[in-house]
Amino acid sequence: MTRIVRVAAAQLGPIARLENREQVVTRLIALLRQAAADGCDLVVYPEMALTTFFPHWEVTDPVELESYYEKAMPEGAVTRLFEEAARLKIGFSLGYAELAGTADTPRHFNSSVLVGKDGRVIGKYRKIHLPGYAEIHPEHPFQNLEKMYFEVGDLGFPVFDAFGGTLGMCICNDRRWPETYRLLALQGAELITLGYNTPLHNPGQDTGQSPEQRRFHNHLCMQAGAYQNSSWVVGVAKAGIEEGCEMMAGTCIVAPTGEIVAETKTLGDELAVADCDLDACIPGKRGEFDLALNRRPEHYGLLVEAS
Ligand code: CDV
Repeated sequence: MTRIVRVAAAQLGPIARLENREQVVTRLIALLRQAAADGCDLVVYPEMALTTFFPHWEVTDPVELESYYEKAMPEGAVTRLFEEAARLKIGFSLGYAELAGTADTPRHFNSSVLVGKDGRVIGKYRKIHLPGYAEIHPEHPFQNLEKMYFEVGDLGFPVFDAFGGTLGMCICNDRRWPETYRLLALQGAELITLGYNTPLHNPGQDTGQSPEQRRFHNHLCMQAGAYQNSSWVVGVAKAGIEEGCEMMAGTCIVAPTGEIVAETKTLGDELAVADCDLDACIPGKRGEFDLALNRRPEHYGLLVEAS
């Protein structure tokens, strides 16, 4: 029996700072309906898919800042997305800014949830590799304040039994770190959802790379992560010019061989769809990348490895 999950990578065009949840959720539902009409099982949305990518600015108004975070998932307008997904019997993963903790001790995370075809949350991930900085850089055309607005995720890299296989999630900058894929693969991940908000230029931190190099590195890390860990990787971008910031796009679905099997063509809201056969992970997982058989962490010298 094959285990095919038909996946839609749901790229989003820019989300304006003044766009409210109702408007964004309407866009998400339009993509959800397209995916359902195309027979998809799972829709993957980008990182922080409900609002503009506010870490690009110093937000001085505390009310505005708080408005970017979800206190529960789902709540308010976002409930409509969950209800529509359950009606259409289609699952999704969704990135969002999460407000957890208590009123006295609030905690902020850059999170994603995996939602089943019944509209229930299967699991959550909180972004571990937060890029950027925690202080304002007035000399930059835009900021990257993830270290100011979020704390490092505290859930590890969990995997979930879902959609007939083993699924994991990671978020944006996580994709550049081999540990991300490896820790998920060590737990058997067969499909990894990955939403991202990547500017074409990263002020102060991209060490003079050209847009072409940055696009190359975007696909390079996802393709290497898929191949070296025998897993599908579904990388989903925010695209276009968002509040003056040019986003990278490059949404793609990568097979366990490292090959891109579907990608978007525009800089707007668009689906890239592929039939992801989870059994296509087996040759790699039982062959060259049989991690239990061929890895040698006990010989890695001083490196302390998670087992
Ligand atoms: N949202 C991100 O994590 N963005 C980073 C940028 C800032 C380099 C990324 O790795 O794509």
